[in-house]
This record gives sequence, C-alpha cells and structure tokens, in this order.
Amino acid sequence: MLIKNPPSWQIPEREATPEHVFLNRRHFLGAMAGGATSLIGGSAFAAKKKTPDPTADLYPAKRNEAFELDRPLTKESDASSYNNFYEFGSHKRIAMEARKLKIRPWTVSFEGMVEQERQVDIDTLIRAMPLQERLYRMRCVEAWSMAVPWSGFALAELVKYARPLSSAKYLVMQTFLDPEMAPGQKQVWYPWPYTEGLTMAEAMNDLSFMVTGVYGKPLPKQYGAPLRLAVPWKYGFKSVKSIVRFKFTDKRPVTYWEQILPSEYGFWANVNPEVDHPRWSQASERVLGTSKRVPTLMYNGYGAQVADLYKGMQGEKLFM
Ligand SMILES: Nc1nc2c(c(=O)[nH]1)N[C@H]1C(S)=C(S)[C@@H](COP(=O)(O)O)O[C@H]1N2
Ligand SMILES: [Mo]
Repeated sequence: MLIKNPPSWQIPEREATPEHVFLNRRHFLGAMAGGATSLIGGSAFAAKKKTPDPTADLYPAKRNEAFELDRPLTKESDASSYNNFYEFGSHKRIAMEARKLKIRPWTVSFEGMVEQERQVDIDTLIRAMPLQERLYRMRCVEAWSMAVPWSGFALAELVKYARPLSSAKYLVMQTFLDPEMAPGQKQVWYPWPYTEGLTMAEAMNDLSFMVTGVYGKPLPKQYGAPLRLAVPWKYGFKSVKSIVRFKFTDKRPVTYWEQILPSEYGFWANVNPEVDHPRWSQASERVLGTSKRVPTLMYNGYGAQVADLYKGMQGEKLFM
C-alpha cells in the first residue's frame, strides 16, 4: 500500500509537538471560548458542555484488587493529553479535535457467527454489564507506556451477551466510520474503519477488558469513548477505540496496521522486549509523564495470565 503520509509513530517522539506549544494553544483556545461565551450570553455553549453522561451514576466502579501494578499510576492530565486516535489526527495532541466525536446516540452491533444478529444501545449494554475498575499497564509499540485505572467489564461478559456460535474462531472489532465527524477518515489512503481482532480464546481470557471509563469517570472522548478495548499484554494499537461493531467469524481478519505496514505490524502484537521493531528497540519504554525509561517486560508483565494462549504457536509472528 502506498503511504503518502507516514504515520506519526514513524517519526521520533522528540519531533512531536512540544508540550508547551500544546498547553499554550489550549490555554489560548480556552480563553477564546470563554470570551465568545460571554459575548453571546453563554447559554448555548455552556449548556452543551454540561450535558451529563447518561451513565455517570455508575462511576467510580468498585476496584477489582486482583489487578495490581508495579509502578505508580500515570497522572490523569498526562494520559488525557497524549493519545493515539488517527481518526482525529496523526499526532498525539488530538484531545481537542476529538471533542467532535458524538457519543450519543451510540449503537453497537453483534454480527456474523452469532445465534442472532442484533443491535444494542450503548447505555442498555453498559447497564447490563457488571462494571469494575482495574489498574492496567499500557505499552505502545512506539516504546512509551502508561498505567491507568480503567473502568469497564470483562470482554468475556460481552461475548456471552452476544451469544456466538461455537464455530466462531475470531472476534473482529471495528471503530465508527464518519469522515464528517472524524477528519482523519478523509485520508483515503488509510484503510478505515479501524479494525482489530482477537482469537476467541484471547477474547475469553480474563485480562481482555471492555473499557467504558477511566480515572473513576465515564471515558473521555480522546480515549475512545464510549467503548474501547484494553488488552494490556499486547501493543497499544490492538486496543481499538470507539467500537460500533463486533463480528464473529472463522477467518482471521487483516487488521488496520497490518493492512498499512504488514512488514512491521501483525495480528498478534504481543509485547516482547527481545523482538525489536524493524526500526527501533523494544527493550525499554519511556514512562509517560516522566523522563524515566524502564525495561519492558515479556507480555508487558502479564505472562502468567496469557502465555498459555500461545503454546505450540512458535511458527507464528507472535511479537509484531
Ligand atoms: N480507532 C482507533 N483505535 C486506536 C488507535 C487509533 O488511532 N484509532 N490507536 C491505537 C494506539 S496506537 C494506541 S497506543 C492506543 C492509545 O490509547 P490512548 O490514547 O487511550 O492512550 O489506542 C489504540 N486504538
Ligand atoms: Mo500505539
């Protein structure tokens, strides 16, 4: 595939927008908005901003203490202002742009090899699920990492709810497609919508988590509201955001990054410090919000929970 515009993770991190430029711009835009608000009397703008999330009463969810961290949580202000969400731009400072994401009404579909294909409203779905909080690490393939308190429910619960046929082998998850709302999707050389997938065994693993909130609140848009995946033993790009479609199939999907750069990104994408990316080392990671580098752990430290999934699969490219 021809890439006219290489993804930002192909440029070194030091070339990304410096923090102070972004912060100043945000301050400036904030002041502008405030000014405009007072000029027009404030009502429309203020009212729009205050619409509460319809699931706000569910947070904070009770923490599941079984999921422990070996490091401090990333500061909320750091995690909220450094995001990959190509639908809103191929750089990290997309939080402002992502405010365009319209998260209600939001419908999720269950398709393919299921007892019956159907659609469900996001609020019905979230309220049908047992919400909990889990502290997870997240390791991006670009060699930075964070640790955040996600809220949500086990992906296994969603699979049960969807009632797949026993012949289903993979679960494919897709992001919305709406280039008017998400300007990044006007870049036609990317294979929209963003598509990811897991084997059914991976999807049923206890670590696979559907995220609906973070830091004790409903999920802010830049994190992939209202519903995103967290599979913390895999590189971050597997954790697809703003999901609208769950499709059960017996064919392995070709995922978004795999379509763009198959020599560098594969289906499995399990974290492994010993297998370098073709263009950089994966041995260590920069901890978001600090200037520290720490060694990267095999399966991002989750080997005890997931290594068995890959027994006897040495022929597969498990670590890209
Ligand atoms: N739909 C969609 N999902 C996505 C991405 C994206 O660009 N679009 N980026 C991925 C990558 S590369 C990473 S590292 C994580 C980033 O999640 P965060 O912004 O919550 O840290 O989201 C993943 N999910
Ligand atoms: Mo990433």
